[in-house]
Amino acid sequence: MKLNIVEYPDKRLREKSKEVKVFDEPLHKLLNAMNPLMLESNGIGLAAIQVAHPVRALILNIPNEEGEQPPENLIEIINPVITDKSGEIMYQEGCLSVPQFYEDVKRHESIVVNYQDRHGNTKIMEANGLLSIAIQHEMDHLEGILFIDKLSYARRKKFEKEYKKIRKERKQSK
Ligand code: Y12
Ligand code: CO
Repeated sequence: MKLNIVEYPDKRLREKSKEVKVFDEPLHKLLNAMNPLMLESNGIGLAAIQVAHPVRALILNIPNEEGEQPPENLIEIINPVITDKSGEIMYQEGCLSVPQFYEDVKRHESIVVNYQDRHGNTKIMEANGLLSIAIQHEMDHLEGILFIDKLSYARRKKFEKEYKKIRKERKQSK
């Protein structure tokens, strides 16, 4: 399956993703194709909507202390729901759909997430720190929300100006 990353300001990123009801081969093929794309793009998280599939599925692979992302660390999360949250944490976020831009965003420090795996089995996970941030970032994609939406008015204005330049330069280098 050939996938491409959808980039802001593409309207498809604003779509609300639909619940996954069937845990079949097409879902597995999508997840299987998302993983190498995320890794080769130097990503640590990717939601299905970012590859133009508006379904409530996301993958994560948080680098270990050596900066590696071994396959056994891959987490596939389907139909996630946050059932508990606590604390606050600020982190400079980036997104494969908003290339070359990073900005501080405030998130919950710890969360509990109920979700399903690729076979439809129900799971519960407690996440802290970077994993918690990544899950919240990717879950926002399922609602059509991007991390840039969380910036102050002034920072968002600054982003739009900088991003215009980034897009122009990327277009010229293609
Ligand atoms: C913390 C904050 C945000 C997340 C969500 C997942 N975000 C990413 O995986 C972002 C990846 C990313 C990779 C980039 O590529 C390189 O650095 C080579 C990048 O830069 C360019 O596109 C040039 C931007 C974002 C998880 C945890
Ligand atoms: Co993102």
